[in-house]
Amino acid sequence: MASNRTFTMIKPDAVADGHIGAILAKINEAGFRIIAMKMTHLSRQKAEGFYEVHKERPFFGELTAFMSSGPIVAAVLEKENAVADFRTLIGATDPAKAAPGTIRALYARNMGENAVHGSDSDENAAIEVAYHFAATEIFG
Ligand code: FUP
Repeated sequence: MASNRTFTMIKPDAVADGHIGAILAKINEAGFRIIAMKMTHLSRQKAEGFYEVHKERPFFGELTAFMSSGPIVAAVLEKENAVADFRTLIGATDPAKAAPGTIRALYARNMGENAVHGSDSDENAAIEVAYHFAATEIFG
């Protein structure tokens, strides 16, 4: 059975640009329930662990430097078909290619500083939730 949870981060660019409230409103309007949330500042090591799958990619250094450059908001979202529906809501990785009205089209700066993260599978959602939240911090 498909999981109904996904993991998101409002990334340092969107936090610095003052978009936390607008992004959370879009998330709520799209029918997601926020069942865990924290504002935090990832260490370089924590960001490297999160993006471990990309460690051989040329953008890994830039990505992990950016993700640890300022505070983020991490959250767990619940909804039927959460992973796929959230990917639709945020739009393509490159905001120039993201559909109009999507969170990345509205709020991202560029491909590297793209406003939000959304899990890409149920399996990764579960791993990412556990990487950021203790069971006692989740209210689903
Ligand atoms: P997404 O699943 O849309 O978040 O994208 P990926 O997992 O492919 O990439 C993770 C992050 O790496 C992106 F959010 C931004 C960054 N990235 C780049 O900076 N350059 C690239 O070519 C691809 C990804």
